[in-house]
Amino acid sequence: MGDAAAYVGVPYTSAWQRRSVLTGHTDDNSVVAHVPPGATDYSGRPADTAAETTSDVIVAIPAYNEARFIGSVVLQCRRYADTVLVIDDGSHDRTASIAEAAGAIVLRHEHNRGKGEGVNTAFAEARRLQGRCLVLIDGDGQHDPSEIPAITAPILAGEADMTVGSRFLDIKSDIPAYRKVGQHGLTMATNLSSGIRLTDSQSGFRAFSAAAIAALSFRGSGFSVESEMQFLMREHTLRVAEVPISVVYEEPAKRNPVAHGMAVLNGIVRLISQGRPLFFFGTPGLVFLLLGFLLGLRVVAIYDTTQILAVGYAMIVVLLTTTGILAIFVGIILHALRGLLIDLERTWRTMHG
Ligand SMILES: Nc1nc2c(ncn2[C@@H]2O[C@H](COP(=O)(O)OP(=O)(O)O)[C@@H](O)[C@H]2O)c(=O)[nH]1
Ligand SMILES: [Mg+2]
Repeated sequence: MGDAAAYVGVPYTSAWQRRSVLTGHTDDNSVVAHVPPGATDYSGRPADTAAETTSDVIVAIPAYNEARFIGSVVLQCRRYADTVLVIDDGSHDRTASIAEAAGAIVLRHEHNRGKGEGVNTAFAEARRLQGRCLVLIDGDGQHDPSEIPAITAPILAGEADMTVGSRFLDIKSDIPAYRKVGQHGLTMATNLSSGIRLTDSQSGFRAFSAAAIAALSFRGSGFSVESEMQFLMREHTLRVAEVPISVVYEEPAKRNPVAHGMAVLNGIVRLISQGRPLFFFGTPGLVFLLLGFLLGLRVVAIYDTTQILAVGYAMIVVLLTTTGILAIFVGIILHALRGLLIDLERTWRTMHG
Protein backbone atom coordinates (compact mmCIF):
# COMPACT_ATOMS: atom_id res chain seq x y z
CA MET A 1 0.00 0.00 0.00
CA GLY A 2 3.01 2.26 0.33
CA ASP A 3 2.88 3.15 -3.34
CA ALA A 4 -0.59 4.61 -2.94
CA ALA A 5 0.91 7.31 -0.77
CA ALA A 6 2.31 8.75 -3.99
CA TYR A 7 -1.04 10.38 -4.66
CA VAL A 8 -0.78 14.12 -5.08
CA GLY A 9 -3.60 16.55 -5.50
CA VAL A 10 -3.75 20.07 -6.80
CA PRO A 11 -3.52 22.57 -3.98
CA TYR A 12 -4.97 25.51 -5.85
CA THR A 13 -6.10 26.58 -9.27
CA SER A 14 -7.73 29.88 -9.98
CA ALA A 15 -11.28 28.65 -10.18
CA TRP A 16 -11.22 26.08 -7.44
CA GLN A 17 -8.97 24.47 -5.01
CA ARG A 18 -8.28 20.85 -4.67
CA ARG A 19 -6.46 18.83 -2.10
CA SER A 20 -6.60 15.16 -1.56
CA VAL A 21 -6.09 13.16 1.54
CA LEU A 22 -5.35 9.57 0.87
CA THR A 23 -6.45 7.10 3.44
CA GLY A 24 -5.84 3.45 3.08
CA HIS A 25 -4.38 0.51 4.86
CA THR A 26 -0.74 0.09 5.50
CA ASP A 27 0.57 -3.41 6.01
CA ASP A 28 0.10 -3.24 9.74
CA ASN A 29 -3.54 -2.32 9.12
CA SER A 30 -3.25 1.19 10.49
CA VAL A 31 -4.64 3.97 8.39
CA VAL A 32 -2.52 6.58 6.71
CA ALA A 33 -3.61 10.08 5.94
CA HIS A 34 -1.33 11.65 3.45
CA VAL A 35 -1.26 15.25 2.28
CA PRO A 36 1.76 15.63 0.09
CA PRO A 37 2.97 19.00 -1.06
CA GLY A 38 3.25 19.72 -4.78
CA ALA A 39 0.74 19.49 -7.53
CA THR A 40 -0.49 17.42 -10.43
CA ASP A 41 -3.60 18.31 -12.33
CA TYR A 42 -5.26 15.02 -13.07
CA SER A 43 -7.98 16.42 -15.21
CA GLY A 44 -5.42 18.20 -17.34
CA ARG A 45 -7.76 21.12 -17.83
CA PRO A 46 -8.66 24.23 -15.94
CA ALA A 47 -11.88 24.20 -14.04
CA ASP A 48 -13.97 26.45 -16.14
CA THR A 49 -13.30 25.00 -19.57
CA ALA A 50 -15.81 22.35 -18.57
CA ALA A 51 -17.80 20.54 -21.23
CA GLU A 52 -15.38 17.68 -21.66
CA THR A 53 -17.37 14.51 -21.29
CA THR A 54 -15.81 11.19 -20.51
CA SER A 55 -17.45 7.97 -21.61
CA ASP A 56 -15.64 6.08 -18.86
CA VAL A 57 -17.46 8.09 -16.22
CA ILE A 58 -21.02 7.29 -15.23
CA VAL A 59 -22.81 9.79 -13.05
CA ALA A 60 -25.66 8.42 -10.92
CA ILE A 61 -28.13 10.57 -9.03
CA PRO A 62 -30.31 8.93 -6.37
CA ALA A 63 -33.47 10.99 -6.28
CA TYR A 64 -36.66 11.04 -4.29
CA ASN A 65 -39.13 13.84 -5.04
CA GLU A 66 -36.49 16.15 -6.52
CA ALA A 67 -38.56 17.60 -9.39
CA ARG A 68 -37.51 21.13 -8.43
CA PHE A 69 -33.79 20.54 -8.91
CA ILE A 70 -33.25 17.35 -10.89
CA GLY A 71 -33.44 18.98 -14.34
CA SER A 72 -30.64 21.44 -13.76
CA VAL A 73 -28.52 18.90 -11.89
CA VAL A 74 -28.80 16.43 -14.80
CA LEU A 75 -27.99 19.12 -17.39
CA GLN A 76 -24.90 20.22 -15.46
CA CYS A 77 -23.72 16.64 -14.92
CA ARG A 78 -24.02 15.86 -18.63
CA ARG A 79 -21.18 18.28 -19.27
CA TYR A 80 -18.85 15.89 -17.46
CA ALA A 81 -20.14 12.43 -18.37
CA ASP A 82 -21.83 10.75 -21.34
CA THR A 83 -24.02 8.65 -19.14
CA VAL A 84 -26.12 10.27 -16.45
CA LEU A 85 -28.40 7.92 -14.53
CA VAL A 86 -31.21 9.06 -12.31
CA ILE A 87 -32.53 6.46 -9.90
CA ASP A 88 -36.04 7.60 -9.20
CA ASP A 89 -37.03 5.91 -5.98
CA GLY A 90 -40.80 5.92 -6.31
CA SER A 91 -41.14 9.70 -6.38
CA HIS A 92 -44.63 11.18 -6.28
CA ASP A 93 -43.66 14.22 -8.33
CA ARG A 94 -42.32 14.66 -11.86
CA THR A 95 -38.71 13.74 -11.02
CA ALA A 96 -38.60 10.94 -13.61
CA SER A 97 -40.09 12.82 -16.56
CA ILE A 98 -38.02 15.95 -15.94
CA ALA A 99 -34.82 13.90 -15.58
CA GLU A 100 -35.57 12.11 -18.83
CA ALA A 101 -36.30 15.37 -20.63
CA ALA A 102 -32.96 16.69 -19.40
CA GLY A 103 -31.22 13.71 -21.01
CA ALA A 104 -30.75 11.26 -18.17
CA ILE A 105 -31.35 7.53 -18.29
CA VAL A 106 -33.99 7.02 -15.64
CA LEU A 107 -34.17 3.81 -13.60
CA ARG A 108 -37.33 3.70 -11.60
CA HIS A 109 -38.25 1.87 -8.41
CA GLU A 110 -41.98 1.26 -8.24
CA HIS A 111 -42.03 2.07 -4.52
CA ASN A 112 -39.74 4.10 -2.30
CA ARG A 113 -37.00 1.76 -1.06
CA GLY A 114 -34.57 4.18 0.52
CA LYS A 115 -31.31 5.71 -0.63
CA GLY A 116 -29.29 2.53 0.02
CA GLU A 117 -31.37 0.61 -2.49
CA GLY A 118 -31.13 3.51 -4.92
CA VAL A 119 -27.35 3.33 -4.69
CA ASN A 120 -27.50 -0.46 -5.16
CA THR A 121 -29.42 0.05 -8.39
CA ALA A 122 -26.79 2.59 -9.52
CA PHE A 123 -23.97 0.12 -8.83
CA ALA A 124 -25.79 -2.72 -10.61
CA GLU A 125 -26.25 -0.53 -13.69
CA ALA A 126 -22.60 0.62 -13.56
CA ARG A 127 -21.54 -3.06 -13.50
CA ARG A 128 -23.77 -3.77 -16.48
CA LEU A 129 -22.34 -0.80 -18.42
CA GLN A 130 -18.80 -1.75 -17.34
CA GLY A 131 -18.00 1.79 -16.26
CA ARG A 132 -14.47 2.68 -15.21
CA CYS A 133 -15.69 5.23 -12.73
CA LEU A 134 -19.04 5.79 -11.04
CA VAL A 135 -19.90 9.17 -9.54
CA LEU A 136 -22.68 9.57 -6.99
CA ILE A 137 -24.07 13.06 -6.56
CA ASP A 138 -27.19 14.30 -4.78
CA GLY A 139 -30.15 15.39 -6.89
CA ASP A 140 -31.13 18.34 -4.74
CA GLY A 141 -28.62 20.84 -6.11
CA GLN A 142 -26.51 20.96 -2.94
CA HIS A 143 -23.43 19.76 -4.80
CA ASP A 144 -21.65 21.48 -7.67
CA PRO A 145 -21.34 19.21 -10.74
CA SER A 146 -18.36 21.27 -11.95
CA GLU A 147 -16.43 19.52 -9.20
CA ILE A 148 -16.95 16.11 -10.87
CA PRO A 149 -13.52 16.18 -12.58
CA ALA A 150 -11.88 16.80 -9.19
CA ILE A 151 -13.68 13.92 -7.57
CA THR A 152 -13.00 11.47 -10.41
CA ALA A 153 -9.33 12.42 -10.87
CA PRO A 154 -7.80 10.08 -8.23
CA ILE A 155 -10.01 7.24 -9.52
CA LEU A 156 -9.10 7.73 -13.19
CA ALA A 157 -5.43 8.01 -12.18
CA GLY A 158 -5.77 4.59 -10.56
CA GLU A 159 -4.84 5.88 -7.14
CA ALA A 160 -8.01 5.38 -5.14
CA ASP A 161 -11.05 3.11 -5.20
CA MET A 162 -13.40 5.56 -3.54
CA THR A 163 -13.12 9.32 -3.34
CA VAL A 164 -15.27 11.20 -0.87
CA GLY A 165 -16.17 14.82 -1.48
CA SER A 166 -15.50 16.38 1.90
CA ARG A 167 -17.35 19.49 2.99
CA PHE A 168 -14.80 20.10 5.71
CA LEU A 169 -11.43 20.40 3.95
CA ASP A 170 -10.00 23.51 2.23
CA ILE A 171 -13.27 24.84 0.88
CA LYS A 172 -15.34 26.50 3.56
CA SER A 173 -19.06 26.45 2.86
CA ASP A 174 -21.84 28.03 4.80
CA ILE A 175 -23.27 25.08 6.73
CA PRO A 176 -25.80 25.67 9.54
CA ALA A 177 -24.05 25.13 12.89
CA TYR A 178 -26.46 22.50 14.20
CA ARG A 179 -26.07 20.43 11.02
CA LYS A 180 -22.30 20.63 11.39
CA VAL A 181 -22.46 19.31 14.95
CA GLY A 182 -24.54 16.36 13.80
CA GLN A 183 -22.32 15.67 10.79
CA HIS A 184 -19.14 15.73 12.89
CA GLY A 185 -20.76 13.49 15.50
CA LEU A 186 -21.69 10.90 12.89
CA THR A 187 -18.23 11.16 11.32
CA MET A 188 -16.58 10.55 14.70
CA ALA A 189 -18.77 7.50 15.33
CA THR A 190 -18.19 6.15 11.82
CA ASN A 191 -14.43 6.74 11.98
CA LEU A 192 -14.04 5.07 15.37
CA SER A 193 -16.11 2.06 14.46
CA SER A 194 -15.04 1.52 10.84
CA GLY A 195 -11.33 2.04 11.45
CA ILE A 196 -11.06 4.38 8.46
CA ARG A 197 -10.60 8.06 9.14
CA LEU A 198 -12.39 10.67 7.04
CA THR A 199 -13.24 14.31 7.64
CA ASP A 200 -16.75 13.85 6.22
CA SER A 201 -18.41 10.44 6.52
CA GLN A 202 -21.88 11.54 5.38
CA SER A 203 -21.11 13.19 2.06
CA GLY A 204 -23.30 12.07 -0.84
CA PHE A 205 -20.79 13.28 -3.48
CA ARG A 206 -18.40 10.40 -4.20
CA ALA A 207 -16.68 8.45 -6.95
CA PHE A 208 -15.78 4.76 -7.27
CA SER A 209 -13.28 2.73 -9.28
CA ALA A 210 -14.10 -0.38 -11.31
CA ALA A 211 -12.80 -2.51 -8.43
CA ALA A 212 -15.19 -0.80 -6.03
CA ILE A 213 -18.06 -1.01 -8.52
CA ALA A 214 -17.47 -4.76 -8.74
CA ALA A 215 -17.10 -5.32 -5.01
CA LEU A 216 -19.72 -3.20 -3.30
CA SER A 217 -23.33 -3.81 -2.48
CA PHE A 218 -25.23 -2.30 0.41
CA ARG A 219 -27.63 -3.60 3.01
CA GLY A 220 -28.65 -0.04 3.45
CA SER A 221 -32.12 -0.30 4.86
CA GLY A 222 -33.01 2.77 6.83
CA PHE A 223 -29.63 4.23 7.74
CA SER A 224 -26.72 5.98 6.16
CA VAL A 225 -25.43 4.12 3.13
CA GLU A 226 -22.49 6.56 3.33
CA SER A 227 -21.36 5.14 6.69
CA GLU A 228 -21.76 1.64 5.33
CA MET A 229 -19.40 2.49 2.45
CA GLN A 230 -16.70 3.35 4.95
CA PHE A 231 -17.04 -0.07 6.64
CA LEU A 232 -17.03 -1.86 3.29
CA MET A 233 -13.84 -0.12 2.15
CA ARG A 234 -12.00 -1.71 5.03
CA GLU A 235 -13.67 -5.08 4.56
CA HIS A 236 -12.65 -5.19 0.89
CA THR A 237 -9.28 -3.44 1.49
CA LEU A 238 -10.07 -0.71 -1.01
CA ARG A 239 -8.27 2.64 -1.04
CA VAL A 240 -10.03 5.86 0.00
CA ALA A 241 -9.14 9.47 -0.82
CA GLU A 242 -10.87 12.68 0.16
CA VAL A 243 -11.34 15.66 -2.16
CA PRO A 244 -12.56 19.05 -0.91
CA ILE A 245 -15.95 20.07 -2.27
CA SER A 246 -18.30 22.97 -1.76
CA VAL A 247 -21.87 22.53 -0.61
CA VAL A 248 -24.95 24.73 -0.62
CA TYR A 249 -27.49 24.85 2.21
CA GLU A 250 -30.33 27.05 1.03
CA GLU A 251 -33.32 24.82 1.60
CA PRO A 252 -34.52 23.81 5.04
CA ALA A 253 -33.76 20.18 5.93
CA LYS A 254 -36.28 17.79 4.41
CA ARG A 255 -35.94 15.23 7.15
CA ASN A 256 -35.82 15.77 10.88
CA PRO A 257 -32.04 15.98 11.42
CA VAL A 258 -32.22 14.55 14.95
CA ALA A 259 -34.31 11.53 13.94
CA HIS A 260 -32.06 11.04 10.92
CA GLY A 261 -28.92 11.22 13.09
CA MET A 262 -30.33 8.65 15.49
CA ALA A 263 -31.19 6.28 12.64
CA VAL A 264 -27.63 6.57 11.34
CA LEU A 265 -26.14 5.92 14.80
CA ASN A 266 -28.39 2.91 15.20
CA GLY A 267 -27.19 1.60 11.85
CA ILE A 268 -23.56 2.15 12.86
CA VAL A 269 -24.04 0.10 16.05
CA ARG A 270 -25.59 -2.70 13.99
CA LEU A 271 -22.74 -2.53 11.51
CA ILE A 272 -20.12 -2.82 14.25
CA SER A 273 -21.78 -5.82 15.86
CA GLN A 274 -22.08 -7.53 12.47
CA GLY A 275 -18.95 -6.22 10.82
CA ARG A 276 -16.44 -6.15 13.67
CA PRO A 277 -17.80 -8.54 16.30
CA LEU A 278 -14.41 -9.21 17.87
CA PHE A 279 -13.98 -5.51 18.52
CA PHE A 280 -17.61 -5.00 19.56
CA PHE A 281 -17.78 -7.87 22.06
CA GLY A 282 -14.08 -8.43 22.78
CA THR A 283 -13.26 -4.91 23.98
CA PRO A 284 -15.94 -4.69 26.71
CA GLY A 285 -15.17 -8.33 27.54
CA LEU A 286 -11.54 -7.49 28.17
CA VAL A 287 -12.50 -4.46 30.26
CA PHE A 288 -14.80 -6.62 32.42
CA LEU A 289 -12.09 -9.23 32.80
CA LEU A 290 -9.55 -6.61 33.83
CA LEU A 291 -11.91 -5.04 36.37
CA GLY A 292 -12.68 -8.53 37.75
CA PHE A 293 -8.97 -9.24 38.07
CA LEU A 294 -8.26 -5.96 39.89
CA LEU A 295 -11.17 -6.46 42.26
CA GLY A 296 -10.00 -10.06 42.78
CA LEU A 297 -6.62 -8.76 43.88
CA ARG A 298 -8.40 -6.61 46.41
CA VAL A 299 -10.37 -9.59 47.74
CA VAL A 300 -7.11 -11.48 48.20
CA ALA A 301 -5.53 -8.50 49.95
CA ILE A 302 -8.49 -8.19 52.33
CA TYR A 303 -8.30 -11.90 53.10
CA ASP A 304 -4.58 -11.57 53.69
CA THR A 305 -4.93 -8.93 56.37
CA THR A 306 -8.24 -9.93 58.02
CA GLN A 307 -8.58 -13.66 57.23
CA ILE A 308 -12.15 -12.83 56.16
CA LEU A 309 -13.51 -13.48 52.68
CA ALA A 310 -15.20 -10.33 51.38
CA VAL A 311 -18.21 -12.23 50.02
CA GLY A 312 -19.85 -9.24 48.32
CA TYR A 313 -16.68 -8.29 46.44
CA ALA A 314 -16.00 -11.92 45.60
CA MET A 315 -19.40 -12.28 43.99
CA ILE A 316 -18.83 -9.20 41.90
CA VAL A 317 -15.47 -10.65 40.82
CA VAL A 318 -17.20 -13.84 39.66
CA LEU A 319 -19.85 -11.84 37.81
CA LEU A 320 -17.33 -9.58 36.08
CA THR A 321 -15.00 -12.38 34.97
CA THR A 322 -17.84 -14.64 33.79
CA THR A 323 -19.43 -11.84 31.76
CA GLY A 324 -16.04 -10.84 30.38
CA ILE A 325 -15.12 -14.36 29.30
CA LEU A 326 -18.57 -14.87 27.81
CA ALA A 327 -18.37 -11.64 25.80
CA ILE A 328 -14.90 -12.53 24.49
CA PHE A 329 -16.12 -15.96 23.40
CA VAL A 330 -19.18 -14.51 21.69
CA GLY A 331 -16.82 -12.12 19.86
CA ILE A 332 -14.53 -14.97 18.77
CA ILE A 333 -17.41 -17.16 17.62
CA LEU A 334 -19.10 -14.37 15.65
CA HIS A 335 -15.74 -13.40 14.17
CA ALA A 336 -15.17 -16.95 12.95
CA LEU A 337 -18.74 -17.17 11.65
CA ARG A 338 -18.31 -13.92 9.79
CA GLY A 339 -15.10 -15.18 8.16
CA LEU A 340 -16.97 -18.27 7.05
CA LEU A 341 -19.81 -16.19 5.59
CA ILE A 342 -17.39 -13.94 3.71
CA ASP A 343 -15.65 -17.02 2.25
CA LEU A 344 -19.00 -18.47 1.24
CA GLU A 345 -20.02 -15.19 -0.39
CA ARG A 346 -16.73 -15.04 -2.34
CA THR A 347 -17.13 -18.62 -3.54
CA TRP A 348 -20.70 -17.91 -4.54
CA ARG A 349 -19.65 -14.78 -6.40
CA THR A 350 -16.91 -16.52 -8.37
CA MET A 351 -19.28 -19.36 -9.26
CA HIS A 352 -22.14 -17.12 -10.32
CA GLY A 353 -20.17 -14.22 -11.78
N1 LIG B 1 -33.16 6.58 -3.87
C1 LIG B 1 -33.48 7.42 -2.87
N2 LIG B 1 -32.87 8.58 -2.80
C2 LIG B 1 -33.19 9.39 -1.77
C3 LIG B 1 -34.14 9.06 -0.77
N3 LIG B 1 -34.20 10.09 0.11
C4 LIG B 1 -33.34 11.01 -0.33
N4 LIG B 1 -32.74 10.60 -1.46
C5 LIG B 1 -31.78 11.31 -2.29
O1 LIG B 1 -30.54 11.34 -1.63
C6 LIG B 1 -29.92 12.60 -1.83
C7 LIG B 1 -29.65 13.24 -0.49
O2 LIG B 1 -30.85 13.38 0.22
P1 LIG B 1 -31.12 14.60 1.17
O3 LIG B 1 -32.48 14.41 1.73
O4 LIG B 1 -30.84 15.86 0.46
O5 LIG B 1 -30.02 14.33 2.28
P2 LIG B 1 -29.13 15.41 3.05
O6 LIG B 1 -28.63 16.37 2.05
O7 LIG B 1 -28.05 14.55 3.64
O8 LIG B 1 -30.02 16.01 4.06
C8 LIG B 1 -30.88 13.40 -2.71
O9 LIG B 1 -30.47 13.29 -4.05
C9 LIG B 1 -32.21 12.75 -2.49
O10 LIG B 1 -33.08 12.88 -3.58
C10 LIG B 1 -34.80 7.81 -0.90
O11 LIG B 1 -35.65 7.43 -0.11
N5 LIG B 1 -34.42 7.02 -1.96
MG1 LIG C 1 -29.55 17.31 0.55
